[in-house]
Amino acid sequence: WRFDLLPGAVVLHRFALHEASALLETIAAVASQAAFRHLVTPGGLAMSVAMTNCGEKGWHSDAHGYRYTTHDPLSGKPWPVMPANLCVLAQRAAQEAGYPDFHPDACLVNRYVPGARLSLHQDKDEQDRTAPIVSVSLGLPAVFQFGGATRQSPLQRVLLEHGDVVVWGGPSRLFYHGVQPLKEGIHPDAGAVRYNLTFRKTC
Ligand code: MD5
Ligand code: FE
Repeated sequence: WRFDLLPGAVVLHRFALHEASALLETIAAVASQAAFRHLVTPGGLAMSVAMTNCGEKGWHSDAHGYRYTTHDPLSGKPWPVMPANLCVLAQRAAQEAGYPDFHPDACLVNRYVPGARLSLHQDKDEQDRTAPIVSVSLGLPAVFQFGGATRQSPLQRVLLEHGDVVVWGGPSRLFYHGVQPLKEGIHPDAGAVRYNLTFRKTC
């Protein structure tokens, strides 16, 4: 089923369920080329979420700030090519939500272990704000929180589960959001971990 969470934000519940195990294998293949790492924020703190990327661009953070790069700063190699099954899934989901021409050039892969969290932030490192962000959740469930256009907006919560896809477009594209600390658990396919893929058009 499908659910309008916010103006422009559509939850496609279990949209990726039947291909979830293939997606987990694809994540492992990406991570074998560009390892998961705990990026450091400009404030100097290591993030609890581990990250890697595939696609023409990848998101990176260090003491100098946040940016998209064409190469993995850890290895000096280009980011792994975005596997076709990932790109096709993101395009199908975007189409379902009313974006027939979504061509992501970046896929950020987030890995959460129990206790890992993402504090409230906006995604504003992408130049093209008309394109949506497509987010795919795999493994353990997470409580996702989202507000509005300012940090002061009241927060709402939604549980994102294995196979869930959310398309964040329109006004919601720039809303504040975060992920509450992951609860302990074992997912039958993914183990004690949550993955989130975000597909983005960066320029
Ligand atoms: C996650 N990742 O579950 C989330 C899914 C990130 C991040 O937040 O930056 O890697 S993406 C959720 C999102 C994107 C754009 C807008 C909104 C939510 N929103 O308006 O709430 O790991
Ligand atoms: Fe975000």
